[in-house]
Amino acid sequence: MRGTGVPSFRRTALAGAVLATALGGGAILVACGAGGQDGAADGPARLSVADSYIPLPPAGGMAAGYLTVRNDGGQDQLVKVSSPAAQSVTMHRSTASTMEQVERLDVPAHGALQLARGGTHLMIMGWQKTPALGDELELDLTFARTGTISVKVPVKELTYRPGQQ
Ligand SMILES: [Cu+2]
Repeated sequence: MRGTGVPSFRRTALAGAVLATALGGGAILVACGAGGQDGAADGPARLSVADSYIPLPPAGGMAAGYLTVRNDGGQDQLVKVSSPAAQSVTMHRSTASTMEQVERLDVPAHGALQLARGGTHLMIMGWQKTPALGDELELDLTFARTGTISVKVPVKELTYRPGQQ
């Protein structure tokens, strides 16, 4: 995290962490367990993307991106994210007090990779055009085994949570 947007984003992320904990029981997909430990031997990954959204960034500044990658097959890894709408999309992992950029994120076999408030997320910078509520922005998610999946991600209010209209 760099730049002028840091303090307000951090407050948002911390508030999100509390809510994510409260909702966690219903939202977390648990891996199937038996036989799923050796994901690479478990056949091809079968990925789908759900619950994607971008909270409206203040004044066209840095935005976060959230989504869930569901996997009904063998393990995969998210290795790159890009967008024709922005110069830079990076993957970040939140820790208790800060966040760090990561180069890849595991998508467990028969499980899910969740990018959610207070946890792992995307940071999007350098918009070609200032995003507005209701826009749909393309994100190109590249996976080590599956290749690239392109999704249209809606821009939502800052307070939006998936499953809450
Ligand atoms: Cu970040």
